[in-house]
Amino acid sequence: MAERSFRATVPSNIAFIKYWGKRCARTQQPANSSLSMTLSGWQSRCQARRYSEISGDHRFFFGGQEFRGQEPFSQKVFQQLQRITEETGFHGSLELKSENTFPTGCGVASSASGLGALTLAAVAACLDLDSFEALQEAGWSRERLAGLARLGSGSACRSFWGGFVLWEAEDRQDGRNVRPLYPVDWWPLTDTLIIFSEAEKAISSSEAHKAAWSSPLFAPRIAGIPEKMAMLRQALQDRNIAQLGPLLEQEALEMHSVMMTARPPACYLSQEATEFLAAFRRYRQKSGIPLWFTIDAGPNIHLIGEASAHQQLDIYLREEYPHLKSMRDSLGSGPDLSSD
Ligand code: 2P0
Repeated sequence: MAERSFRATVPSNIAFIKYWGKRCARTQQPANSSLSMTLSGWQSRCQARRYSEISGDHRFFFGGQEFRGQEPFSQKVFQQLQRITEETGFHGSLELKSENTFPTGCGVASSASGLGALTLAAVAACLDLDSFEALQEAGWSRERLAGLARLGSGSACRSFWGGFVLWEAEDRQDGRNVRPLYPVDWWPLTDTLIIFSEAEKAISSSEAHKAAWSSPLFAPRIAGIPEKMAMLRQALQDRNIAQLGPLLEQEALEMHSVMMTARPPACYLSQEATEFLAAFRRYRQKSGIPLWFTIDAGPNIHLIGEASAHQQLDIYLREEYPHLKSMRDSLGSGPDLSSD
C-alpha cells in the first residue's frame, strides 16, 4: 500500500566561480571553491512515494517515462537512492517521478536541480517528514541534505539555498562547507540563456571533470582562485556589475581553456557561440549594455545583469539574431518541500 507522497522542488544554479575538477571523486571533494546564483523558475520537481512494506524495489520515472538504471543518467539516480536508503535506514521501496520545468539539454544545469530534488524528496519520504523544520529536528539539517545531494552531483549542493551560495573546497569544522552568502533580495540579477544547441554533450561533465588535472593550465587556475573569489565576493557585496562582469567572463573562459587543454580535451564551445560572443562584446563596447556572459560545460551562453539590461538585450537579439532561441530566469529563493 502506498503511503504519503512527498514533493520537492529544487532550482538549478549558475556558477560565477566554477566547480571544475575534483580532489576526490568518491567523496566529491572539489578541487576549488565555487560560488553560484540560485535560479528561480528553472527547477526540477520530484514526487517520492514510500512503500514501507515492499523491500528495496525502487522505481524511477523522468518526464513520464520509466528508467531502470542502465543509462548513465539513471545509474546515477539509482546509486543515489542506494546512498539515501542506507543513510536514512529505510528498508522499504520508493517510487520517484521527476520532471524539469526547462527542456533537457538546453544548457540549464539539470543534474544540479535533478539530483537535488530527487535527494530532498527521497530523504523526506524515507523519514516520512514533510518540512525542512521537521527534517532539521530529526538531525537532517540543510547542510546534511546538501552534503548527500553533492555525492549524486557536486553542483547540486549549491541549490539548497536561495540567493548567492558559496561551496568551499576546504572542509570546515562546523560542517558548513556550503552556505548562502547573500539572500534572494540582495541583488536581483537576471540570466538570459542563449541556446545554440540542445544536443546531448559528447563528453559528460563528470568525465571532463576527471581530465581537468591533466591540463597545464589547471594548477595556475587553482592558485588564482582565492584572489578571484575575494574580488567576486566584493563585487557582490557592492552590487557592482562593472566589477562582477569581467570576472564572470574571465572565469568562464579560463574553465573552458582548462577543458580544451586537458587530455582528453573537451571543446564545448561551437563556432556559432564563439562568433556570438565576439559580436556581443563589440556591441557592448559600442552600446555600453551592462550584461556579461558565463558559460557552463556546453555551447549555450548565459548573459547576466540587472533586469533593465535584459530589456535592451531583447532589442539587440530581435534585430541581429531573430532566429536564436533564448530563455530567461532570475535569482531565486531555493528549494521547497511538501506532502500530499
Ligand atoms: C559548476 N559545472 O560549477 C560547473 C561549471 C559545469 C560547469 O558542476 O560529476 O554535474 O555530478 O559532480 O555537478 C557540472 O558538473 O558534476 C558542473 P558531478 P556536475 O556548476
